[in-house]
Amino acid sequence: MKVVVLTGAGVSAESGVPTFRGSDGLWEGHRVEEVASPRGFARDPQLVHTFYNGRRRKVLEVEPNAAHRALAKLGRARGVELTLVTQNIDDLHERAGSQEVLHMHGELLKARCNRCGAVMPCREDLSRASICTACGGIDCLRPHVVWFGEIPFGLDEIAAAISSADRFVAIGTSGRVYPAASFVSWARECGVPTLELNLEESAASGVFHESRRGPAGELVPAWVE
Ligand code: BV8
Repeated sequence: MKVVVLTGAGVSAESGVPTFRGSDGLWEGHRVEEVASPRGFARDPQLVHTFYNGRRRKVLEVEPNAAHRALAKLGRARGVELTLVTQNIDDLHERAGSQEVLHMHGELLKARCNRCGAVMPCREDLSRASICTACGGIDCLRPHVVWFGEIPFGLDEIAAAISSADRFVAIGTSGRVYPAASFVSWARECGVPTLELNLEESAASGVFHESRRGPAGELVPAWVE
């Protein structure tokens, strides 16, 4: 059975990682879309580093929850070929044991060099004084994440997986950010049964064949069983 799962911030909420809409899309009075953007970084790189440094420290403090662990179990199940796509930039799926997680919006615990393009592990705060360990450049590192206006990673691989899937399941996502929010429509167009596991109604709920309401920490283990 080929299953494509798309996760969003709601799957990490019970680990203590704040969701985006939970803070009505604001961070310290700034719109997230503004901070998480190339323009925002060009305008005030230190503000954007501070935004991500706080989130990186938070992610390093928290643990995976039952939803992450259930998805890792699903990925090991005999007869299941799981493609796990996440919009999240934390590493909680990996720490729960999932392999080959497709981080379509990048990874908070990696930095990328604007000068040489190198991608390197990053568990410390970034600043304008940070040095690229590949080319030695200073003030050229950015978080290895996909900002608004930038093209997400892995879209061809995701489209191919969805088109040949037996199931498409979205977990803990508000269905407000594209192109991730359109994956359920891609699945329906390919005749793939779709399921949404979410705490509340999302912007895409009406498109799913089936929607179940509740916390991911309860719904996902029950669904994987
Ligand atoms: C692109 C990384 C071009 C950075 C992120 C107008 C209309 C339509 C689209 C656009 C438009 N204007 C601009 C766009 C495009 C734009 C977009 O969609 N904007 C939105 C705001 C309208 N998209 C882009 O710019 C993308 N790039 O379009 O490029 C292109 C594309 C393809 C091909 C060629 C060219 C890039 C988007 C990526 C942005 N980067 N993250 C960072 O994290 O800082 S997005 C970021 O926000 C997250 O990654 C995530 O994707 C998104 C938040 O969404 P969710 O994960 O769903 O989180 P949210 O808080 O919203 O919802 C949580 C849900 O969980 C809720 O439903 C809640 O009920 C539920 N929940 C809560 N607790 C629980 C729970 N569920 C279960 N259990 C619980 N315990």
